[in-house]
Amino acid sequence: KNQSPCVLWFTGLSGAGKSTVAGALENRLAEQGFHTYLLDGDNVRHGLCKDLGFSAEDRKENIRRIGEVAKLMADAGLIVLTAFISPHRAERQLVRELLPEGEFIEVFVDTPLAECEKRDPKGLYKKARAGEIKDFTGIDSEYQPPANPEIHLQAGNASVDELVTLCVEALKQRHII
Ligand code: GGZ
Repeated sequence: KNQSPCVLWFTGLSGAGKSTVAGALENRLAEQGFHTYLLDGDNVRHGLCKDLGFSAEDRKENIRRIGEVAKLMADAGLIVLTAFISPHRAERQLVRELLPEGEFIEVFVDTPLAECEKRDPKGLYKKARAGEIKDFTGIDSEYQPPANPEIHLQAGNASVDELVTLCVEALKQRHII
């Protein structure tokens, strides 16, 4: 099946739904016969980046490595999906500049902090509020929202399926698929 390689760079707060939406989008694309790979915390922070924590410096190195790996995978022709908070504009910009024009597609999973905190699937916000986790994004570490994302998902109360469909439409519009 014809596809144009790209990196779908999901960014947003912890609990925003990045991994969920990226995973569901990957399934939808795979069903249609496209070749994809999903990089997320589960396969990266336990391996390639297991030496890194959550200081500003470590997050920067985390994003740099993921960007380089995503670039290699896009070179191999894949539609790459990444799901990391990637809180800093400058680092997302560096990854954008690694890739050929048009191959970096920033997907802002825009779920309000209050909603993420209400979901709190791993109880991390609660711990951060209690001071048991330091430098937690949105609590005592900054999240810089994208100014001009290619895809902006208002994800607070939409279904995963709806969000995936919006992404698929955007990929068609950009002639990725
Ligand atoms: C943010 C943290 C932190 C701190 C652990 N701040 O909801 P999760 O659990 O599964 O997703 C979060 C994940 C963030 O890792 P990333 O590699 O995406 O971050 S970054 O792009 O900023 O490098 C959360 C968990 O790790 N987690 N401590 N202090 N999230």
